[in-house]
Order: sequence, then structure tokens, then C-alpha cells
Amino acid sequence: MSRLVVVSNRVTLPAKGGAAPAGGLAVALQAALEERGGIWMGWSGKSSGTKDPEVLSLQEHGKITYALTDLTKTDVEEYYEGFANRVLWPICHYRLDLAEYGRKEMAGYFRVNRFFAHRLAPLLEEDDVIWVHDYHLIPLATELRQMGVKNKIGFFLHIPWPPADVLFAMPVHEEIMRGLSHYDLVGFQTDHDLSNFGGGLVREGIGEALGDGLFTSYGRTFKGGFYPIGIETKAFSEFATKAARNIMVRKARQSIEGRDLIIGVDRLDYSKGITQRIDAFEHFVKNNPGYHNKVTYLQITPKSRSEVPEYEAMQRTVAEQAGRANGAIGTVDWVPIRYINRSIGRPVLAGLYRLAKIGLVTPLRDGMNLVAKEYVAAQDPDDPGVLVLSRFAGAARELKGALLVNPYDIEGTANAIARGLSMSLEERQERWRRMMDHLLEHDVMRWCDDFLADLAPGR
Ligand code: GDG
Repeated sequence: MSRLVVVSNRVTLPAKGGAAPAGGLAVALQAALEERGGIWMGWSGKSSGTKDPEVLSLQEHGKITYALTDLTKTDVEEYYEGFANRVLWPICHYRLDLAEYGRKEMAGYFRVNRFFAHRLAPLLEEDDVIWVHDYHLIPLATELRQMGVKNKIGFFLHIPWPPADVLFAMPVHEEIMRGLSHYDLVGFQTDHDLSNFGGGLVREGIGEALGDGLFTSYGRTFKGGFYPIGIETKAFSEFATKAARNIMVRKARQSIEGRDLIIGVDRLDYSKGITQRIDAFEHFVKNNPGYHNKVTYLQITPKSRSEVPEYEAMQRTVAEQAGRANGAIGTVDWVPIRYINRSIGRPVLAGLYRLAKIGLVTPLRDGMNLVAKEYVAAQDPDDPGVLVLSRFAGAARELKGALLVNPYDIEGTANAIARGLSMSLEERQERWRRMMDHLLEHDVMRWCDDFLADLAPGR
């Protein structure tokens, strides 16, 4: 089996003591690389000086070599905070209104991709299969090809791909589309994203769809496909069973005192629909007096990207909103919303998922959403909770046993909460079984295998 070389913006070293990072990408890739062995290259997360760092830091952990590079402060501002997070992220989440274009940032994005290519190329062996991840690194294949790299290179986009009218509002859309054509395989989370990609390509006259997942554009022919990312279903399920004994989980259970727990877990991000969700919960409580003092909604929201002004503002908005809602619907002996604005350990998280009667996963747009899958995997088969899931999460195309909602429809989401809390055990079990069977069959290893089998058959 060929060596696997993974490239992603951030490289996360193996977690110590069971702690895991907030971010689905790291969780999934760790598992994939451990199985096959190889290199994981990316940014160390550190910025230093004004000159491009000359050397990579190489660290061996088991079968994986981690190759880390620092970036300059300007690189981080332009490539990461500027173009990736202030242009590509909002555009891919259909938020044209939040995209902030700047030529300097765009240039920085392409420059850092070239820098990555120059650091990576010397590490490559002839047979290596290269797998590039996510929107930070779209132009990487173009740069590697220019340096004569002939290896198979695949690209997987973890976030949604928008329809043509949204994408083509972005000034450098052509370079981005050309960047994708230099891969051998371009993978999306869902058929919907793939069809947005193919549709845009054809409609704008950039290329053609040849059938059988093949596309041609800019003189190159490449494959496109969709590969819904999974989780380590079995391991996570066992983890959640054991986590019930965790001291923090036991304390949480005691503190809920016979109330039903509703849980939301998301990085603090405008795509996750947190403010709409708090509104929906408030609406649910106001319209269901029978549930007063009978439910607790726990929202766990680690900070992310605080350097981007939009995110900093959101931190204040959500905290104020949770406080205001508690003021409006709480009583002297009941705080309906518990809002935690930091990351908690993975074992505790797994145990809390299992405690919760409802998993509330209502993004306005999401590539996949691993929280939805983790919530399902963590449930007790004898008494499973109900997943309330946004139809705009990639996961909604697979998890048919969820109660699907439109997160913009506050009353609809509130009604789904009420329905979930009163659902019969029989219906809960039937819905959960359907989802769990799917997740067991389509776990993260299967995702990895499917992508690599299409990228480099027989290697
Ligand atoms: C991107 C795409 C796609 C969250 N809070 C804590 C914590 N987490 C973990 C969750 C989960 C992960 O972070 C979040 O993954 P998501 O998939 O929900 O979302 P993104 O970070 O936006 O990921 C997404 C994903 O890539 C993979 O392709 O599904 O659509 O946007 O694993 O458990 N973990 C711990 N404490 C927390 O407080 N330990």
C-alpha cells in the first residue's frame, strides 16, 4: 500500500490524556493516518518573524511523521485570517454578505500555497499518494504540478460548495476553479455540493461534465465525487458508554436533577445557527408551560477564530442572548440555558451526549457536521435520545432517522424539540437504529478507503 501524505492547514499532534481538539478535521485524519502510515504536513499554528522559515520541524509519532512549518505574521493575516476565513469560509457557507475581499489577502493566499508546495516537494517519494484537505489549500496542486510533481493528488473539501451565483461573485473564482482542475480527484461531502460544483463549471462555460464523475476544464480531466465523512462510530459508542462513569458526567447528571437535558455542541461560528437555536428553545419553553423547570438546555461552544471580528462580535451576542433568555424564562430555582464558552474534554462530551434526550444540531449551512453523528453514536440503545437536525447540514442527507428542521423556522424547530421530548420509546429506538446502522457501516475508515480507492485504485 502506498504511503499517504496528508496536507492540511493545521496539523494536530496526537492528543494527550484523552483531550481532543475542537475540529472535525483533526479527529478524522488522526484515525486515517494511523492505519496507513505516512506524513501529515501543515502549519504549526505559530507565526514567527518576517521571513519564510527555512526548515520544517519533523516529529515521529507511531506510523506518522508530522511535518510542521511556522508562517510569518503577514502570512497568517493574509492567507489564513484574510482570504481563507474572511472570504472562502463565508462564500462556501452561502454568506456573500460577510465576505471581505482584499487583493493583498488574495495574493497572500496564493503565496502561502506556493510556500507549502516548496516545503512539501522534497519530502515526496515517487509512489506517494497525496491527499490535500480543505479550502485553505485549493491552489496547492497547481503549485506542485508546476514543480513537476506527477503523483496522484486528491482534494477533499470539508465545507459546502456553493451554487454558481454565490461562488462567481468572488473576484478570484477562476483561479480557484483552475486550482481544483489540477487534482486527480476532487471530493465533496454530499451529492448536493458536487452538483453545485459541476453545475457552476458547465454553466459558466469553464468546463464540461463527461459523465461517470469525470470533468474536463483548463485542459485537464479529473474526477469529482462525494464522500460523506464519518466518525469512529464503534469506538465513540464504547467511549460514551464508559464516560457515564466519569466524575464530571456524574456531577452533570446530579445537577440536572430529573430534568430532561437538551444539548448543543458547536464551535462558535455564525454558520452553526446558535442564535436561532437559542430563540427556538426560548420559544419552545414559552409555548410549553408543562416543561417549565423540566428541561435544561446545555450549549457547549468553544471559542474559535477570535481574531476575525465577526467571531468576536458573535461571542458577545450569544452570551448576551443566553443571559437575556434566561432572564425572560428562568425562575428562582431554574436556569434553563447553561452556556459554556470553552472546550471541554472529549470523555465528558461523550458522556453528556449520552445523557441528553435531545441533540440539537441546527446549522444554517454545514459541510457535514460530526456532532450530529457523535450524538447518535453515543446513545444508549435501550433508551436513545432524539436528534433534531438542520436540513442544511450535510449529515441530513444520511441521517434519515433525525427530526429534520429548517433552522430559520424558529417555531418549526421549537415544535421538533417538543415532539422529540414526547416521542415514544419505540419510535426513538426505531429512528436511532436506522441511523446507527448507517453510521456503523459508513465510518471514518470507510470514508478514507472510499476516497483513496477512487484517487489511486489498487495502491
Ligand atoms: C468542519 C466542517 C465537517 C466541539 N466542541 C468540543 C469538541 N468539539 C468537536 C466535536 C466534533 C468537532 O469538534 C466539530 O466538528 P463539526 O463537523 O461539527 O464542525 P467543524 O469544526 O466546523 O468541521 C464540518 C467537518 O469539518 C469534518 O469534515 O463535518 O461540516 O465545518 O468532533 O466533537 N470536542 C471537545 N470539546 C468541545 O468542547 N473535546
